[in-house]
Amino acid sequence: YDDGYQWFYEGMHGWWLYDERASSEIEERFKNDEKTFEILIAGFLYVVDLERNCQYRRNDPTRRRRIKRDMKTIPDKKGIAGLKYD
Ligand code: V3L
Repeated sequence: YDDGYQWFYEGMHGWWLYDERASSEIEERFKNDEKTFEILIAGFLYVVDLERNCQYRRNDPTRRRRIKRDMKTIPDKKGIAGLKYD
């Protein structure tokens, strides 16, 4: 299933795609109108807040990143989950 939209989290000077598992989990909860929930990212529990459009580690809410749902064709896309495009 692909409607051209993807989930992104903020990096330096651009946006990273979430990995496929996290991305489909967020999309599913987004479609279920869930506002805040937890997902596991690289062994850490993160809170995803779709009202404030941000994510943060559950045990460190001070380091907060913006997130967004946007077209997969955005120009300032860095890579997937920390893996850079060349
Ligand atoms: N998916 C994968 N890794 C993540 C995610 C996520 N949703 N959220 C945080 N991390 P924090 P530049 C990012 C990683 O927010 O050069 C990028 O993926 C995060 O990785 O304090 O600044 C890059 O790998 C960071 O390493 O919880 O654009 C890296 O930053 C670590 O978790 C550098 O990207 C702590 O993030």
